[in-house]
Amino acid sequence: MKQKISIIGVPMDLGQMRRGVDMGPSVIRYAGVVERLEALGYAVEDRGDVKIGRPSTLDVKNDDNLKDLNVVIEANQTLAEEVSKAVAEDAFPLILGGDHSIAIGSLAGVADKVDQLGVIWYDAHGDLNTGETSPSGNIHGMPLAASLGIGHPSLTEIGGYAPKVRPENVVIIGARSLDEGERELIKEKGIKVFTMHEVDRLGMSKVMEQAIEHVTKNTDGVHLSLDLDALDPLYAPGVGTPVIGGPTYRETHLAMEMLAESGIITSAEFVEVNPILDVKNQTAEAAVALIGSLFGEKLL
Ligand code: 6HN
Ligand code: MN
Ligand code: MN
Ligand code: MN
Repeated sequence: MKQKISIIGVPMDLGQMRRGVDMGPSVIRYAGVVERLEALGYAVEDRGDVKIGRPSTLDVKNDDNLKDLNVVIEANQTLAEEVSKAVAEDAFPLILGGDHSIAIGSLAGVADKVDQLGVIWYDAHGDLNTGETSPSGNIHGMPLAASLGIGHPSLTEIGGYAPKVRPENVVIIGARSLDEGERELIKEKGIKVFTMHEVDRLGMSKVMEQAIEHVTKNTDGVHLSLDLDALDPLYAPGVGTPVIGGPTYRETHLAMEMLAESGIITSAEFVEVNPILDVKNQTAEAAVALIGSLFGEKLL
């Protein structure tokens, strides 16, 4: 019997300033995620969406350079509880964003159930900012730092413990836009990053082999955090912070197929799909196709 998959939607758009990514879970569902997984023989339970509050006008600005902090904290706290329930039922948590700030709650929900969690961060960005280093104040640029225990305590302590992951158990793949503070943090903590330079040079196949080896060395579970803006905007135009020069649709499928073959992934999230910016739901459809590959879909 295949493991049950529990889908959790997080209609959050307050971790950044482009409205519309709150409709991500909805359009990923319309693109057929449940049917796609059922066709592969999985029992799928859609647990619906986490409730997201609306920010008060007082909340938008604060001295810590963390926009809409209170709503982001609350949503992530609720998400952590939902994810943790799914894990307790031995289900595979599949989280649909929403902007990337929700990774804080996803990781809070899975990391306390495993001794050492590995993380694959497939993204054009590092998401390693803090309120101090962020050029934007947008919390979607901070979730990986927060999960490493770096940044404002109200973010690092979500779920009631910190850190969720250790720097040596993280790999970033597809990076091509890093802020100064993020570069410093990567060096200081020795985080393994396969930038687009390495993807070009080694090819996605070698990158994934090395990434899988790195992230399984000292771990007993691996979370995949896939930001759709990792893909070249040619293939995923419906994202709020596109960066030219990313992996292709096929390279990203290969990455998912290799993860499926490895069998290492124990939870996953697909984030940053913004239908307002999309072209004919192409980005949501890419997300669903990639989810299919991650769960073992094959042509023959
Ligand atoms: N994402 N590094 C920029 C910032 O504002 O911190 C962009 C972050 C993008 C975050 O795509 O999830
Ligand atoms: Mn742990
Ligand atoms: Mn990104
Ligand atoms: Mn991201």
